[in-house]
Amino acid sequence: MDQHRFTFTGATWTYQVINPHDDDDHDGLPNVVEIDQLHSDPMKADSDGDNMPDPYELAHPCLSPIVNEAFPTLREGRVIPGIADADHDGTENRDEFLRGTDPCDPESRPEGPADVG
Ligand SMILES: [Ca+2]
Ligand SMILES: [Ca+2]
Ligand SMILES: [Ca+2]
Ligand SMILES: [Ca+2]
Repeated sequence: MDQHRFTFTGATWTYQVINPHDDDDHDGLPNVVEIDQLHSDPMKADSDGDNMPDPYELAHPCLSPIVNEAFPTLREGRVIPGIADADHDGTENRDEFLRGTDPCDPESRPEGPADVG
Protein backbone atom coordinates (compact mmCIF):
# COMPACT_ATOMS: atom_id res chain seq x y z
CA MET A 1 0.00 0.00 0.00
CA ASP A 2 1.34 3.39 -0.95
CA GLN A 3 -0.56 6.33 0.39
CA HIS A 4 1.54 8.75 -1.63
CA ARG A 5 0.55 7.45 -5.01
CA PHE A 6 -2.69 7.96 -6.86
CA THR A 7 -3.31 6.58 -10.30
CA PHE A 8 -6.05 7.77 -12.58
CA THR A 9 -6.68 5.70 -15.66
CA GLY A 10 -8.74 6.80 -18.64
CA ALA A 11 -9.54 5.00 -21.85
CA THR A 12 -6.35 6.09 -23.58
CA TRP A 13 -4.24 7.54 -20.80
CA THR A 14 -2.87 6.92 -17.33
CA TYR A 15 -2.14 9.82 -15.04
CA GLN A 16 -0.13 9.13 -11.95
CA VAL A 17 0.52 11.44 -9.05
CA ILE A 18 3.69 10.66 -7.14
CA ASN A 19 5.31 12.28 -4.16
CA PRO A 20 8.26 14.33 -5.48
CA HIS A 21 10.30 13.62 -2.38
CA ASP A 22 9.83 9.87 -2.43
CA ASP A 23 12.29 7.58 -4.15
CA ASP A 24 10.00 5.00 -5.67
CA ASP A 25 12.73 2.96 -7.33
CA HIS A 26 15.05 3.18 -4.31
CA ASP A 27 18.07 4.23 -6.35
CA GLY A 28 18.91 7.12 -4.05
CA LEU A 29 17.62 9.76 -6.46
CA PRO A 30 14.39 11.49 -5.39
CA ASN A 31 11.53 11.37 -7.91
CA VAL A 32 11.66 15.13 -8.47
CA VAL A 33 15.34 14.99 -9.42
CA GLU A 34 14.75 12.16 -11.87
CA ILE A 35 11.78 13.89 -13.48
CA ASP A 36 12.94 17.51 -13.54
CA GLN A 37 16.70 17.23 -13.89
CA LEU A 38 17.62 13.83 -15.27
CA HIS A 39 14.49 13.02 -17.31
CA SER A 40 15.02 9.45 -16.14
CA ASP A 41 12.37 7.00 -15.01
CA PRO A 42 11.49 7.54 -11.32
CA MET A 43 10.07 4.01 -11.22
CA LYS A 44 13.22 2.26 -12.45
CA ALA A 45 16.62 2.28 -10.74
CA ASP A 46 18.06 1.48 -14.16
CA SER A 47 16.05 3.86 -16.33
CA ASP A 48 17.61 2.98 -19.68
CA GLY A 49 17.90 -0.77 -19.11
CA ASP A 50 21.64 -1.06 -19.72
CA ASN A 51 22.20 -2.88 -16.40
CA MET A 52 24.00 0.08 -14.84
CA PRO A 53 21.96 1.89 -12.16
CA ASP A 54 21.13 5.59 -12.56
CA PRO A 55 23.36 6.89 -9.71
CA TYR A 56 26.35 5.01 -11.12
CA GLU A 57 25.84 6.52 -14.55
CA LEU A 58 25.37 9.93 -12.98
CA ALA A 59 28.70 9.61 -11.18
CA HIS A 60 30.46 8.91 -14.48
CA PRO A 61 30.25 11.84 -16.93
CA CYS A 62 30.76 9.66 -20.00
CA LEU A 63 27.60 7.70 -19.19
CA SER A 64 23.99 8.83 -19.17
CA PRO A 65 21.12 7.42 -17.10
CA ILE A 66 18.83 7.88 -20.11
CA VAL A 67 21.10 6.51 -22.84
CA ASN A 68 21.61 2.77 -23.11
CA GLU A 69 25.37 2.35 -23.44
CA ALA A 70 25.51 -1.41 -23.02
CA PHE A 71 23.51 -2.70 -25.93
CA PRO A 72 22.87 -1.64 -29.50
CA THR A 73 19.46 -0.08 -29.92
CA LEU A 74 17.07 -0.21 -32.84
CA ARG A 75 15.80 3.21 -33.85
CA GLU A 76 13.64 3.83 -36.89
CA GLY A 77 14.74 0.54 -38.38
CA ARG A 78 18.46 1.25 -37.95
CA VAL A 79 20.80 -0.31 -35.43
CA ILE A 80 22.49 2.33 -33.28
CA PRO A 81 25.66 0.79 -31.83
CA GLY A 82 25.79 3.23 -28.92
CA ILE A 83 28.99 3.81 -27.00
CA ALA A 84 29.48 0.45 -25.36
CA ASP A 85 33.13 1.27 -24.61
CA ALA A 86 33.08 4.96 -23.75
CA ASP A 87 36.80 5.30 -22.97
CA HIS A 88 37.95 2.97 -25.78
CA ASP A 89 40.12 0.85 -23.50
CA GLY A 90 38.75 -2.38 -24.93
CA THR A 91 36.49 -3.16 -21.98
CA GLU A 92 32.80 -2.44 -22.27
CA ASN A 93 31.16 -0.02 -19.85
CA ARG A 94 29.04 -2.73 -18.29
CA ASP A 95 32.06 -4.97 -17.69
CA GLU A 96 33.89 -2.07 -16.08
CA PHE A 97 30.87 -1.48 -13.86
CA LEU A 98 30.80 -5.16 -12.86
CA ARG A 99 34.55 -5.32 -12.30
CA GLY A 100 34.81 -2.03 -10.43
CA THR A 101 36.98 -0.07 -12.84
CA ASP A 102 36.27 3.38 -14.29
CA PRO A 103 34.36 3.22 -17.60
CA CYS A 104 35.39 6.81 -18.37
CA ASP A 105 39.11 6.38 -17.78
CA PRO A 106 41.17 4.35 -20.28
CA GLU A 107 43.91 4.02 -17.65
CA SER A 108 41.45 2.22 -15.40
CA ARG A 109 40.57 -1.22 -16.68
CA PRO A 110 40.41 -4.78 -15.38
CA GLU A 111 43.72 -6.63 -15.10
CA GLY A 112 44.44 -8.87 -18.08
CA PRO A 113 42.28 -9.63 -21.08
CA ALA A 114 38.57 -9.75 -20.28
CA ASP A 115 37.92 -12.89 -22.29
CA VAL A 116 40.43 -15.17 -20.54
CA GLY A 117 39.20 -17.09 -17.58
CA1 LIG B 1 14.72 7.15 -7.83
CA1 LIG C 1 21.22 2.51 -16.73
CA1 LIG D 1 23.15 4.45 -19.58
CA1 LIG E 1 38.17 2.11 -18.40
